[in-house]
Amino acid sequence: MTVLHAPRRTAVLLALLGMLALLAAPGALAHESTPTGVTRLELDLGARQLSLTITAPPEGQGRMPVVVLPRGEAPPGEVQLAAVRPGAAPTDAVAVPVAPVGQPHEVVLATDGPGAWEITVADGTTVARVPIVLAAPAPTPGWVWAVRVGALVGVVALVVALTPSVRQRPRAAVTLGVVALVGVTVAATAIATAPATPTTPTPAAAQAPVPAPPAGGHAGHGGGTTAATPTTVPGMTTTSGSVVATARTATPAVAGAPTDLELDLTDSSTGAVVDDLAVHDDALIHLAVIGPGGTLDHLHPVRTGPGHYVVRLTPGAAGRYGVFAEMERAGDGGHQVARTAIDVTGPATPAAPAPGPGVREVAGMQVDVAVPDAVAGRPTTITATFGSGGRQVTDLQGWLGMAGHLMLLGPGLDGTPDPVDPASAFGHVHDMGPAGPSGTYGPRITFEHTFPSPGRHQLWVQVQRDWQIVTVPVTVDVAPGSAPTP
Ligand SMILES: [Cu+2]
Repeated sequence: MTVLHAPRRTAVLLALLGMLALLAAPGALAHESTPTGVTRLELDLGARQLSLTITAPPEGQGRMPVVVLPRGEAPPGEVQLAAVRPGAAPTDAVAVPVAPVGQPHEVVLATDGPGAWEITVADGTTVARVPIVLAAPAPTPGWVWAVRVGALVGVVALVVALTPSVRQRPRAAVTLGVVALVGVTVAATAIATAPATPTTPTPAAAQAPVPAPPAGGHAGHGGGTTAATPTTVPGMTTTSGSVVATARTATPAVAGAPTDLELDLTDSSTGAVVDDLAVHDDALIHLAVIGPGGTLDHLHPVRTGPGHYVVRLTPGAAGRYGVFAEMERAGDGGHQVARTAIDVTGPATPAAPAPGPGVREVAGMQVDVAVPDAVAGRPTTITATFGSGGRQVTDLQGWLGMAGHLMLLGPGLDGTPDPVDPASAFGHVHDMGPAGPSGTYGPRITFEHTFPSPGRHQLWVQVQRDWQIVTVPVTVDVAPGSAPTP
């Protein structure tokens, strides 16, 4: 009988050790489960262009660092940042300097739990509300526990089995050896059968349905916005997806005067407010406002409430402007464009048409644009080569995560690009080329594009240099392909 006591004692000891390991392991190993999420976002807040880099706390709560980088021609001053639950008034706001341009400033916001949050960015007039979802740390998968417990039991059993006092009892030693073998086998099997890619919760905008506000009014969200003037042109609103954008201006839109352009997003089938936009290419909405003279404003409106976005606009000339909102909804991932139009009053200023391919002077640079063999239905390479004072420009900065952007507007029914003619196709192409050794781009920016139809096209090449966006307009005549195009 006494012979059996030793293995029993050992088994009890092993069970106790295993339970100790179970209790001790979670605290020591909890940090491995949740990856760190970083979100980059462009905000055109009032007169300022800001880049935000948000690092979500890996535990789903705690410190949330936000880096604010002013770009463009931002006036000196500061903005107030805070982290609040959706719709709540900003509290414990932190002031962040937004000058000089190109100088990043980091603030650390505090969050007290996972779930939906908003980072508020206030400039004294408008309160931008950036939605962000903090994912709770993922529970430790079962196979990880199997590895931990199996390995621990195996190693402890082996060590005990090899001690001199146990080795003198063959049955105990054999029993412990079997235990060690089983433990190691369990661990090895768990590793071999573990999922190849652990599932990672992806932060997405909150998707709670929000009832649409009554037409014509916007109560509550806008931080001091005055009553808006409807300027959307009836019959001009179309969408390539499920989101309809309605535009209005806070004050009547007059050429040469800044006004706040307000956008309301609704679902085309249900009419409900759309508030589930996902960040794509560093923005919730990429807004192209194209004027009657072929001018382009590429803007990133700020969200001030569910489905409600605001951006400052100074239209240069009177006339009807096409408004193109590019976005993606969380979940479906599809890229879509909602287009609408606004009317701007004031003295008519005839705009000079953009030159065709060739060399032109833009922002102190000589830009040579080449569009060889522009034929409908065939891939074309569009190249813009940047020089300054006889030297190649190689200090172009990445913008929205890439070297350059190309926006296009195809011919309308009258054969020329018309931003308010739904027949005028809108496009947006990226240069995905790698950066140079110093992290900058140039002198050559290239785009691959297939013009869908022949006729006159308006192109805009956009790059960033010295924290300023440089826009190069180009007029391109596309020849008909050999096969008839629809
Ligand atoms: Cu954009």
